[in-house]
Amino acid sequence: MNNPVRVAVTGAAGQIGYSLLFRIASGAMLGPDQPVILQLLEVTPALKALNGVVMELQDCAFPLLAGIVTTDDPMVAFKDADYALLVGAMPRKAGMERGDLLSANGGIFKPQGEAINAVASRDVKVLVVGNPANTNALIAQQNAPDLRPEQFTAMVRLDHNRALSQLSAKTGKPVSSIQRMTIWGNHSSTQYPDLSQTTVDGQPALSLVDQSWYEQEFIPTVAKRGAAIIEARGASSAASAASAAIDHMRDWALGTPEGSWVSMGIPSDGSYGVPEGLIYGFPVTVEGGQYRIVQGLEISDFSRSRMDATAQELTEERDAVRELGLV
Ligand code: NAX
Repeated sequence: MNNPVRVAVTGAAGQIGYSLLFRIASGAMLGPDQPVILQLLEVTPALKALNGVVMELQDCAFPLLAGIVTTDDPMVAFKDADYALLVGAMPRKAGMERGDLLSANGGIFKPQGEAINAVASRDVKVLVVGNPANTNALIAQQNAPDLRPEQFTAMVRLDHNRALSQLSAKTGKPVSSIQRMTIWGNHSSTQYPDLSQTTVDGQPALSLVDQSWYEQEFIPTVAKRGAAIIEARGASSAASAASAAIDHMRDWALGTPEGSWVSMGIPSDGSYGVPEGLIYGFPVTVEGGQYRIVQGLEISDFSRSRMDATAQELTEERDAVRELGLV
């Protein structure tokens, strides 16, 4: 059995937290030999509810759960954290402009970035789930100058998993037969779920579905799935978001399977013409805890225009948070 690692989770009393914490504590994220200490951050009014979640965690008697810290102080939550899952964010309220949303989230992710910079493990792996996830990750990253930029990532894995499931349903093949799925860009409606490289049982996905389904059904269904869940459930995706966060961190920590890749929102190094520094969804492989962008993929004109559109949106978000002095 390994020594325990410290996993910080923000927004721990929220909906996603309620699905996420139990899976981290069960070993689903870091494997069956890795004990974890959960360091849970909430706003002060939610600490009572968080205490109830802690009571339930205790009642699961998870053998891998080596300790729990609850706090409303980021300096406590991120102390020596090896992994940090930033879930708590300010949701968009009716009538809120994008600038207001970015500014409200800046008030959360700037101090959290600073606290991570000050007290987290020097090798901390950070995943931002709270929306707008890519730009919140950029804010946290830019406020943590002592850490490496690539330690900050954003979640596009839910979109990736949604894309796998839609293609599986269409082709009648299991999800496990699908390889090389990519979500490019922003976790927003401009994202580009790309089937041009994807294979199903080794065959090109685009030879199994027609182009009109791809463009007119698949892409919008994946991009708007979050809204469809809200419409059906009366609440936003929670268990599936938590599951995607587990997948993202597990693959980052433990590696991706040979021959396939996953999608992660990571700082662009300029690959595929994506402006350097944007936190952008890329196809990546992971080995030894380090991710690498898959190189050498052929980009069609159709892909190019979709990839540029989502990069443009992220550039505008970055410019807006720059103007607000957040990065
Ligand atoms: P909830 O509103 O249920 O929970 C959020 C929790 O965060 C609340 O308990 C709140 O008290 C806490 N919180 C707020 N500010 C905080 C702060 N400064 N420090 C610590 N905690 C704080 O939302 P939930 O459904 O759990 O969703 C959380 C975030 O995930 C939202 O921003 C949501 O938009 C985002 N999502 C991102 C997804 C993705 O794929 N990247 C998909 C699912 C989800 O929509």
